[in-house]
Amino acid sequence: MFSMRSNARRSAVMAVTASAALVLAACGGGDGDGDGDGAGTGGGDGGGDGEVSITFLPKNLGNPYFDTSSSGGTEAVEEFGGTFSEVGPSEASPTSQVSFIETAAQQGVDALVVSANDPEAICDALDEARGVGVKVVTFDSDTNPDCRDLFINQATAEGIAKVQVDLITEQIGDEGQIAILSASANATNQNAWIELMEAELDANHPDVELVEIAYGDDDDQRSFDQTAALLQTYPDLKGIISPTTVGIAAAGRYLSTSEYKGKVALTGLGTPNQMREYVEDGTVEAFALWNPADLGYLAAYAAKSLVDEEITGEPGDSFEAGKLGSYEVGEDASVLLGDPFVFNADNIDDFDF
Ligand code: RAM
Repeated sequence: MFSMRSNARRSAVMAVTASAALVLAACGGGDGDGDGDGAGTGGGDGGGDGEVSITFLPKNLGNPYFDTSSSGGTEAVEEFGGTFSEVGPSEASPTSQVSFIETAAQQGVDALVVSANDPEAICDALDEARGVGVKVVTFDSDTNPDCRDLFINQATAEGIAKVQVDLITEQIGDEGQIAILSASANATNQNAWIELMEAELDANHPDVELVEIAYGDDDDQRSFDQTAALLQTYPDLKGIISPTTVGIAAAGRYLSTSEYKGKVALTGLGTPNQMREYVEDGTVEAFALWNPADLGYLAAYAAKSLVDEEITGEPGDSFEAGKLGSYEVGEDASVLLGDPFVFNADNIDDFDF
């Protein structure tokens, strides 16, 4: 059973606080001109006038999870007085972020805040950017540690894996077939969580069989189609874990109008706003996440601290992150936001993101 530790409570309270701000905050919105060249509005100041310019680069655009993390980033940058921009590809494929990194480096932005679609594929571009003085912060989904200055981790991979296994095994009575509907096949974060979920299933749930890992590529339609295929292929399927906000929402939509509603359990990582209707109509009992706005907010403050040379990414370095307080850099130059939080019918209406 997932236990809510004290800082999970703290983060839940913060989530409620942040949600009020999110209603008011304008979400980040791509490069603004629709040409996919990565040349966003805002741009960089080259660090010349003392204002920090920060570019957020999510896995892809059009995902409410990243809209929310970017709104947290915007809030932070407005607080410390810098320039925020968001750019990103339409597809969450391994190399789709490369041209955006190159453009940001040419523009001379002070820092890039990236959620990586692949641990290695963007490293050359990031190396070049760092070579011209751009600080690189990964958040949400890391690269290999030597490709960036700092990683802002939403929660430990072990904690994220365990909460999802606990939820599905509770929901299916700890026996039967389950499948995973993931994001893209190379995603660093989902792959780390899946490996740990498999280990947890092997160690503690001998009667649960993981029959397939499917990939919806963080694309709504592909995730919807993969859900249909899983249900057709495995008539005895008892549950689906989708460790991606795009996947779980698409699977929820499929299940909610199908004969499997209430029969095949669905859990994983979702945003409360996307999952609310499926909790209310009984398709989904409970799922988990953290607050993406806090994640973006923390990443922006970390980027600023690197640019201002208050920290370098050494373990033990500490920095202030506005309303979230002070954070310390740990092993592998990573910073931990908090614990995952479980949403269900009792609490989902307390959240708005
Ligand atoms: C999707 C993305 C993101 C992941 C969340 C849970 O929005 O894949 O990287 O952290 O789901």
